Amino acid sequence: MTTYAVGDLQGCLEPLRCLLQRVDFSPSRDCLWLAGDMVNRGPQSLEALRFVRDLGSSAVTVLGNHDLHLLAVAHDIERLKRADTLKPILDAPDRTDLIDWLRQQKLVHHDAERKATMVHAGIPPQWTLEKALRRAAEVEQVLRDDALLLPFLDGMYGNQPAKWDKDLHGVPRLRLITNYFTRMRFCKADGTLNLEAKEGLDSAPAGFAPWFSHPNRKTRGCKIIFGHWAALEGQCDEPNVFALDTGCVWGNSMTLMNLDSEELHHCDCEARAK
Ligand SMILES: [Mn+2]
Repeated sequence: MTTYAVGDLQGCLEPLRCLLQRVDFSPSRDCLWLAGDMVNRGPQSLEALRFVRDLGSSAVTVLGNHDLHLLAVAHDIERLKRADTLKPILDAPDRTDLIDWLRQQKLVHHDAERKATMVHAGIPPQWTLEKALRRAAEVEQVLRDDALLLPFLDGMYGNQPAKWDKDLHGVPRLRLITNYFTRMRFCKADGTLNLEAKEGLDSAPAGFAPWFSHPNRKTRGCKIIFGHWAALEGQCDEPNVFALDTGCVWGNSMTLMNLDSEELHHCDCEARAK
């Protein structure tokens, strides 16, 4: 049994199929971790979502900002944006099943045996792993609750509050937790977010650094797999932190990592969107 991890699919299913074939992935034997943003921007969001859902217990997924956006659109909280490629999902006969399945997914996954953690964007430096898992569970619980889901999705968008305070409550608290786990790139050592800067390491605003590079980060020593930040092009010098979004949907490659050996496989994406 081998466990593999892949970064953002963003509707690019063929490169994933190509990589899984290359490592002789077998759903009855192996496991695939997906670091979120399975859908949007790319050509096969519906097929990608069905593919992952149909892997059943052979797949572990965490939610990304695009996955949450799909939930908001599907619940009529948000309108489709011009660049969104989510319509085939909204029009699909199995739409309800797919959206309900998506709601059950986590924000942070931790495998105690493997001592590895997966999150879409990152874990803010001021939180231990235990604290991060508890905060993630707060949002996960709301996503699964019919009465709480809509108010959360309605209040989910926005960049404030930018800084954690344990006394935050209600939707602003959930929004910040969600922003940390699904949108963060740069922050301060105390977890203050800057969500405007989206390019590579040299685009850090004054006083901000990548979430993973703060010297006192409390998850230092944990193995963390993340996606979201395509501009890093997989470059992350931090020991034990693995940036797996290599921008397949933007014309670069898709990366599949063997979690046990840490071997990386790249698909050059000849099969990707034209
Ligand atoms: Mn993302």
